[in-house]
Amino acid sequence: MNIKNNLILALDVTNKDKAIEICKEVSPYINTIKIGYPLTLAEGLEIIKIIKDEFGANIICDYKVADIDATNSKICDLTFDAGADAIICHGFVGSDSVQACLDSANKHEKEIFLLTEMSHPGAKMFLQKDAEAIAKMGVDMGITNYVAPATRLDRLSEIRNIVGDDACIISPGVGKQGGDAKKTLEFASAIIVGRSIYESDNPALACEKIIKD
Ligand code: O7E
Repeated sequence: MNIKNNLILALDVTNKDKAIEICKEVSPYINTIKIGYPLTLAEGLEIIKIIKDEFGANIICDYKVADIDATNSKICDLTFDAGADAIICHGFVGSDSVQACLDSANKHEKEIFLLTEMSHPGAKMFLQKDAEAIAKMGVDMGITNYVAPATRLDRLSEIRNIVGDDACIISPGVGKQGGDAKKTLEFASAIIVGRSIYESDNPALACEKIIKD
């Protein structure tokens, strides 16, 4: 996936008009948009195609897929059929569940991103201790796209070591969660930024600052 300026917008607004307004403002800087549950639950799966068609953007659906294989297949099929270019899947559910996501992506000629360790403090309670094993599982399965935290650069660096330099790592946690864009990009291929852009009075300027810093 070609990610302009190595910057992905987390479009976590809950209203279609607001979503379109933000996308219009940031479109000179951003060509890859992450749509998650807030916008999908508010506006339905149709929002994927609306944003994709209007802005020609890559759409990564952040549905953190984490179920048994049969259910994961259905979730991924529906998401790709709705127009997503990629879907984010949890790794902690194990290889059979992740394989189902991969099979769906291959069938649709789309991509998955495997979520290793999350960026929030609570990730230290359970997920962190298995994050490296999740990344190793991804490598064994031939997965080339990962998600790892901008809030703990030592962990991001460790995950980069496991998945290798050729893998694509996208990293959330820059801005409101305390992560730094430039330092994160020493290890990550792209950063995911939400509130620092869409809550800004000037989303375009916010993008410009993140890119230049
Ligand atoms: O903190 P913000 O507002 O810049 O938004 C960060 C976005 O990244 C938001 O959509 C959140 O749900 C997501 N995210 C994390 O913050 N931490 C994670 O560990 C994982 C994600 C995520 O996007 O998962 C898949 C990439």
